[in-house]
Amino acid sequence: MYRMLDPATLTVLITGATSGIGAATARRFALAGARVIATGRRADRLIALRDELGPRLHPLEVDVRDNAALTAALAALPAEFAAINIVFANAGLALGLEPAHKAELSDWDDMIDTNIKGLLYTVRATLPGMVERGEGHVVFTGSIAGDYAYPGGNAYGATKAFVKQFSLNLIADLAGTGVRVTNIEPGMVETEFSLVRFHGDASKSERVYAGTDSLTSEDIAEQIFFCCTAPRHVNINRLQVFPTCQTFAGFKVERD
Ligand code: NDP
Ligand code: 8X3
Repeated sequence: MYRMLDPATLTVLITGATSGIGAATARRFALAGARVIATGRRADRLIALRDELGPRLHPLEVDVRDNAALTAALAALPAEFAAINIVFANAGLALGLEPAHKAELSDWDDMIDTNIKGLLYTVRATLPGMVERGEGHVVFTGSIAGDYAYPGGNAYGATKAFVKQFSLNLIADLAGTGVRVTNIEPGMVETEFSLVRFHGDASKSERVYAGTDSLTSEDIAEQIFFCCTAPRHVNINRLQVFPTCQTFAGFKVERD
């Protein structure tokens, strides 16, 4: 019989657990018996998640862009949540879909601060403990936007390309430590992602998913759960997942 890891032995840190993929992954692990540290900026949603899932979920309000706050919060975790074996660095956002010459520089700054620097802070604060304990797993939410170009993807796609290369470089650094690294690269997942991208414009966001059979947060949570509960000698480096209705096809040609 193929032996997956027992989720009850796992402590999982999830950034961006107040919504979408992070919230679904928190539910997937907690309902399977894991201990989950759920983070994000919206404390009310974290409390609601704890009320839903019980004391196996530890809510931790923190902004990943604030390295000092993040490091202090993780250092002060209750003992039963302190030995993290899975770090799901998922918090992230796209802002804007304008071409580069019309994009807001402040949007680019926010994406870099969150998707790149926040992710690095998360990893740097948790990696030494996992290496010391001789096992662990770092999981990133990359994106197909880091693999393929599309109009308006400019800085967002570039942040996800950073995540892809950083995850591969981490694998190189961590060989022999027992710490695994996985970059999951989803296509279109129906979450609050587009609402955030369009600065709260619900009708624009709805149009992104209208008439599609997009991926759901639960689809991605299930795949992460599979990667993380695979036997410890198995490292799934990258997992690129499209909804069946979406493809990477299409070079753009402007015509007269
Ligand atoms: P959501 O908007 O539903 O969730 C984003 C999460 O990130 C929220 O929990 C939000 O929490 C958190 N977050 C954002 N900024 C910060 C911050 N500064 N500090 C802490 N948490 C933060 O979108 P998704 O679930 O779709 O997005 C999750 C990840 O998946 C992102 O990295 C995104 O780029 C990636 N992705 C999404 C795809 C999609 O089509 N939806 C496809 C491919 C990748 P809060 O606001 O409470 O802080
Ligand atoms: C989110 C997927 O295609 O909207 O990373 O950029 S996409």
